[in-house]
Amino acid sequence: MSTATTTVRGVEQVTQPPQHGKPGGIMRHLNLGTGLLTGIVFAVGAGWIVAALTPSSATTPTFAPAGPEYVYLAGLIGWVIGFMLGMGAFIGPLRWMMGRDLTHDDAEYMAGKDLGVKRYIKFTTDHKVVGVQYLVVTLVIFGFGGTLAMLIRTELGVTWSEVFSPEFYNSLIGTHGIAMIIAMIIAVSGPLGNFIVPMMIGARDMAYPRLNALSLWLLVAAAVCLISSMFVGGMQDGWSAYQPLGSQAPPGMLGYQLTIIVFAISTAIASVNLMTTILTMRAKGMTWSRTPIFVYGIFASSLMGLYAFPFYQYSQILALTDRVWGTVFFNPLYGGSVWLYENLFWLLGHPEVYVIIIPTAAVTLELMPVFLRKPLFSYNFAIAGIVGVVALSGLVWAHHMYMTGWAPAVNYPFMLSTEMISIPVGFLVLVAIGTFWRGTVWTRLPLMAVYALVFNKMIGGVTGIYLSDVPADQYFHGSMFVVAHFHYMLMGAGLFGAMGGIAFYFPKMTGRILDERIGSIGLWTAFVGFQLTFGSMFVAGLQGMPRRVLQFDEQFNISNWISTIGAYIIGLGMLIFLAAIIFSWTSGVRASGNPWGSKSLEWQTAQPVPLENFEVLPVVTERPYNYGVPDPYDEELAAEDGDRVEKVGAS
Ligand code: HEM
Ligand SMILES: [Cu+2]
Repeated sequence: MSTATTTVRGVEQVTQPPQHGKPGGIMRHLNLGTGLLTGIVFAVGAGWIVAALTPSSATTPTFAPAGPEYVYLAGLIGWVIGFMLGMGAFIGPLRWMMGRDLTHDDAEYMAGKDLGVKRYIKFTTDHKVVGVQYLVVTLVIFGFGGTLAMLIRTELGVTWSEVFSPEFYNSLIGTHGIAMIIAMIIAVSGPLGNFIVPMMIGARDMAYPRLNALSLWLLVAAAVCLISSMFVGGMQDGWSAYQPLGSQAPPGMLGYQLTIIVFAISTAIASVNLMTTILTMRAKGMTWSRTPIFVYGIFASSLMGLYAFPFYQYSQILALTDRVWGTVFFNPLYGGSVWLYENLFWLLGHPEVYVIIIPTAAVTLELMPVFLRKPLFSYNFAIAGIVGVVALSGLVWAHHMYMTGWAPAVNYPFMLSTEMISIPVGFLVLVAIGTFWRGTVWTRLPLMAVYALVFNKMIGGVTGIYLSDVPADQYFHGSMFVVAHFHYMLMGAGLFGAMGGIAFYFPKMTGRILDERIGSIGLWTAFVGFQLTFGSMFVAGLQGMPRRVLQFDEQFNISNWISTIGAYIIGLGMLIFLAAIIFSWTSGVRASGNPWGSKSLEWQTAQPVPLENFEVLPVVTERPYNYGVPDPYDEELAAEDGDRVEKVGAS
């Protein structure tokens, strides 16, 4: 449908639909409070209706109890729909269907114009607000996952008695795993992908602002489903929720399945939005060879999320129908296949680690030139590294199934593809190390996190090579060595890197500098705790300690005591880092628009950043990262480009 336009003083004006009432209409009355209320009402209502309709002795497949399952499931679905309705998530399409399309004034209201802090608890479309909302949601989910980790380590550290029941301990492990995975998936792409990318490419907002807000609030709705599962028995067979074991677990498994189904919708929407924005809204002159590495990282992780998450979503939809409606997709008793589930799960499970690692690597390579005052060492190799990871990310999943007996013959091709992926990952590490070389080191909190990341990444990477080898994996599979390895990767590299990215962009997001002293105490305390926790876990794994066990032989006591003490130190360090965030956000040193002296577009915006980011859209005429000592490798390329930056309003 073409939009009618008129031209006023040479400027094209889109003819606005008539304004109905005040700008924003019903959105003026909707916020997190109405969302929660509607969500609860819908949950209780749906549960009640289903309870009334379901005879308590309803016959269901042999291994799942009757009535209460449906009531809980109906409650979860009612919660998600009610919460989204109460937030006003569907107002745009509903108004359009009623022929009362949103006007520019309505859109400005929904962008949070002149709403002050209120805009942070509303369905707000401004990418900067969504970025901050993602940061808060990420911190809350980390808090939840981290608390469960402390409980897990408490149980494993108290070797002389049991602290929790086996059922509760099982649900701790699985819920911790999935909560942390979700938190890590959004840790960089959520806050920084949303807040920074549009400014970094010289755009006024994301391609689909309303979809942006939708992805955030769907995530909140999903997180509540996960937390609710702990109150109905939790999910007790690990974060991978292998079937058909999962179908015999308590109803909490339904909470996990709804979480994944809704979270997958949220990530798909966010991925499409980020990719469309990057493909269609880059500033004039920002060709691919002038596009910042962080933009490549976000594009790559969105692409991987987009192809991988549906596998996860389908695996949970099929598992849910197996449980509730008696289908037998994964039940070998009736011709279903356990291996089908495992393949679907790991077709997501492995690419998802790159959905976590690539944005972290990209934000790290983005901030390093600023603190080393030199161009990124071999920008093209960094891009090749990211492209290489994306290309191979979908070809390694079965290395998680070497020991399942699924298809021994393919173990070696998967071993090869897994070994190969360390090449493009290696490119990224070499680019980081090369950027340190001959740099003028300016050690501030963001760069400190890079030191921690590179150290942890080395250990995580090397131990990953052992695990990718079939012969070695025969010994390590299912042991604490595996647990230590992926924590070094997902947390040691992923989380520490994300802390660096947040510290770097904190001034732009909040207008304040993240307190260096408190922040660095938190970071290094967590770093020391981290080495103790997972370093000793490597030892326990080498000794042969299996994962996911409540009781174990006393030969593993010492490594578990050290690991638990380490975990408490991580907990303390993270609390100090969180205190730095809260203290700086409320009363920290005020930041100028560009406290680090960066040359990238996002730092050329005013502080606070205006609603539409730039008065006049910038024009880019040079490659990124032209700091200090020109990089000899780029000199001839620079000559080719005939470089010169021309940014309207740039200092
Ligand atoms: C505060 C720091 C953390 C501590 C102390 C911790 C501790 C643990 C422990 C002890 C286990 C294994 C339990 C077992 O198998 O017996 C575990 C499992 C797991 N952790 Fe963490 N963790 C922490 C942070 C993280 C982070 C940041 C992630 C990020 C992705 C993560 C992801 C996982 C996953 C996926 C599992 C596997 C769960 C399962 O077996 O189903 N953890 N964690
Ligand atoms: Cu893997």
